[in-house]
Amino acid sequence: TAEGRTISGFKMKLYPGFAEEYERRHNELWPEMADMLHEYGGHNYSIFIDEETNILFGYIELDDPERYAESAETEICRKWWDFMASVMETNADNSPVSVDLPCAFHLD
Ligand code: RM4
Repeated sequence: TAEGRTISGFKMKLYPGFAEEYERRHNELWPEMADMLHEYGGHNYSIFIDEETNILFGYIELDDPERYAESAETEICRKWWDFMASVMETNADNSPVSVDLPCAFHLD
């Protein structure tokens, strides 16, 4: 990006019927979670829902991907993931099943 950030796209999966609930929870994203994401260098974070397939498409701009990866170890992130585990596909540790997607096009 113009700011020198790394852009990242990824997909996750919602359980069927939880689109509204997923959006509601994110409209009320815990301020501590938002602050943490900013502290770890995540910006312009959007998540889109494909209600046909229940695929969640995430887009985020990162100051430093390695630093951002460390955010997964924070207590607030773990709490959020525990909270979200009831509405989306997760791994054994409640982290969301997330698949990185290659970027085919970007225009600043
Ligand atoms: C998502 C998922 C992601 C998190 C966002 C804020 O539902 O839990 O891992 O980064 O919320």
